[in-house]
Amino acid sequence: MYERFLDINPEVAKALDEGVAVVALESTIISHGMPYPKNVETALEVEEIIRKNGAVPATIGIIGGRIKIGLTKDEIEYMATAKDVLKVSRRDFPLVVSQKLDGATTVAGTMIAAHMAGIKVFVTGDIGGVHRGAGESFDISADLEELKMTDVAVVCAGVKSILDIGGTLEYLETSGVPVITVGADQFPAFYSRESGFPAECRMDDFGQIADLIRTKEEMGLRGGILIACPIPADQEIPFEKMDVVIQQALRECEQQGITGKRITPFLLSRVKDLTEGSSLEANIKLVYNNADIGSRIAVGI
Ligand code: PSU
Ligand code: MN
Repeated sequence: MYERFLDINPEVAKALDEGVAVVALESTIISHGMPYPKNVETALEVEEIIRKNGAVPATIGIIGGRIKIGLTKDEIEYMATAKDVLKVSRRDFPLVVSQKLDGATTVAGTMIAAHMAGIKVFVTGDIGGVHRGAGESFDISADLEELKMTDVAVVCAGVKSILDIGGTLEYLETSGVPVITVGADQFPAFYSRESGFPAECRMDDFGQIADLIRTKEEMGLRGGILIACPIPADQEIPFEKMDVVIQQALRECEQQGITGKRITPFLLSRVKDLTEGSSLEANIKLVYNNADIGSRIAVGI
């Protein structure tokens, strides 16, 4: 039904056809989340990790209005360097596709495209969520709405404290989204293993997580699943240390009047500069860890 909008990479099409596990990856992290050339290096390494675990990676992005399910190496390079690559969430698809523009898909955007292609697992760094002060600003990421309605399991490293972590967890609960924390008793905070919020559902066994995903599908329960993997201990940046930096980035964001879809990229880039790049290293390492865990889960479904 949606096939005419998709260009499915032959390797991905074959895997989907033969029932080999496919893992989706997003492109906003490439175009708007990390600087060049680290973004390209990371994107390619993530694909390697997924392949090593017996799954096929499908990095998703939009080029000339075509939704690419499985970007080639050259296309990843293009997404990393091209000017005017829009950040594409649910509301942006009709514009970007009809006007034949380039677009990097966010978590929400990637979930939509993955679902159209029949991909069940998607690995990323973290998701957008309820922003601090959302009670006044109404800034709640479209990623949460997508998790409410689209049947894709999203593997991330928890939620960054540029967001209201407690508010985000409440919203996910209201939305009926299962939130699983892998191998830890606290829900993770991206750069840090602990957020101060308990992991309401801890699971340690990848096979059991795959079973949960299958069960939800068989029960016909709509919506996504959030699988949170704490950053490896030797890579983490303590919560208190990151919090100081994040507070400053948030203040600057407000002072400069940044709004809408520019808020998250602005905060990410300021956090990176304020930590002199150490946050970027942690970001890269946790994406690798997520790719490893996500692909192990995917092969078990
Ligand atoms: N967090 C990161 N890197 C990212 C993003 C979030 O560490 O690249 C991106 C993801 O694509 C996510 C999007 O879906 O930011 C959320 O943006 P917003 O808050 O505008 O919905
Ligand atoms: Mn927002």
